[in-house]
Amino acid sequence: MTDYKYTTECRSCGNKYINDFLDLGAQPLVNALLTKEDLDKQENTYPLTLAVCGMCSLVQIRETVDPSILFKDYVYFSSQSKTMVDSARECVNKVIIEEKLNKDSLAVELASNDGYLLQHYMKRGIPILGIDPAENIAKIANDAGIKTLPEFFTTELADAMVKDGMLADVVHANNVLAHVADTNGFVAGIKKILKPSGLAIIEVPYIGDFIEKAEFDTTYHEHLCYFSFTSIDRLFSRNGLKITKIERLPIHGGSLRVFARKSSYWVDGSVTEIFNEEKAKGLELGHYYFGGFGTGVSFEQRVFNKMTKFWSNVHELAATGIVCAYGAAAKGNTLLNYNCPGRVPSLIRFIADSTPAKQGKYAPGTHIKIVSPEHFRNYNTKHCIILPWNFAAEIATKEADYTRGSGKFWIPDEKLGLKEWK
Ligand code: DWN
Repeated sequence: MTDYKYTTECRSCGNKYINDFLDLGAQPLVNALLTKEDLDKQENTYPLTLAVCGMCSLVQIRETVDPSILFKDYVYFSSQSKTMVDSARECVNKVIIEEKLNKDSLAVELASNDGYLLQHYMKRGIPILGIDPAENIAKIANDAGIKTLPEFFTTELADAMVKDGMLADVVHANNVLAHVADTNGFVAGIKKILKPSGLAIIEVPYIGDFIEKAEFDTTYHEHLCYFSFTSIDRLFSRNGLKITKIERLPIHGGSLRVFARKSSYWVDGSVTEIFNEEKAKGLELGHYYFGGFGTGVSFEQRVFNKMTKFWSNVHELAATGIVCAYGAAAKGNTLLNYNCPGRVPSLIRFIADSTPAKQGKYAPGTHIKIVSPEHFRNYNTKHCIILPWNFAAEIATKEADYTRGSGKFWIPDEKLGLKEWK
């Protein structure tokens, strides 16, 4: 395919010495779900290579697929996860108090999706503005009264907001910084739309958890960057933002919630703590990403070994009863399409998912059918692999009847391949 660019320079600092450490081969776009008619057509795949910058330590993929292909008609609805909505509400309620927000304030979210976060400001009478390029999802937010611009957030849009006097007291950007090709421009744009005393709150999956728990399946073409504190601090400093606090979140397999301002005399102890932790572990150095924590096994080999065990376990389970999966997550498609045996659909009968827009479609690469949770409940499977392992607790609770019967839930695991979720 030619509708992608291969980068030879770091997306943050521009340095040419970026070194590959995980080659996932040709992968389909993880949210490019297929219709039945698509199954007989040629499916687009793109190389997927993780590299780390020798200067600013940013982990990134080499390949940039055209964002309009990835995000214009999006199938990820944040409100499908109660965990996400609850996490957003807790954060918003704290920010309203700590930042003394009121009816004269403005809360902006970049990649605001279906309003899962801004709804909590709106309920408290705080003016809001969402910005999200997925027209189908922005429509859902607007229909719910959450003012949302169906656009990409660019420096041009930031300039227009400044010109119109739309400066924010708080800017949220959850799970989006990793998605934008103009990494510096996006951060510079946040600084532009912040009031002088404004607060930026950015959530990103944490590369420390990614490496240490071999969470390679969160690698896909939507995720261009994978942040450590070290790399995000250098990115923010370069663009005039100062990190004032860090919260470690369990969400999405481990994330950082980064608080930043245009200037601040005060920096929370959590910043020094994570700086020292990363220094001690060597997250700014290449061997952290290539090595295997003293095991002598490279990260790439750890991933290969994990998936070899995974598929061996799937075959064993399939010999004892029907195997299905739950959660047609983006990460699930990276997982199932890497180092996988021949006809996967013969091993995994279907994938259940609560997202109406996903039901009836087929997973990219494996062509496993995506069905409703009701279909899952009425089908007599023996084993169910939870692909969004980050929401295993929420899903297993929701589907508790499954394990009350003879069903067993499983999640991917580096040591075991598959680990029973109890
Ligand atoms: O960065 C991103 C992360 C935050 O979310 C996006 N680029 C894409 C997306 O990645 P993902 O699809 O791997 O995320 P999730 O949230 O782990 O996927 C959840 C999937 O599971 C969704 O398709 C919804 C489904 N689900 C379900 O069917 N029942 C989720 C829950 C909690 C449920 O109860």
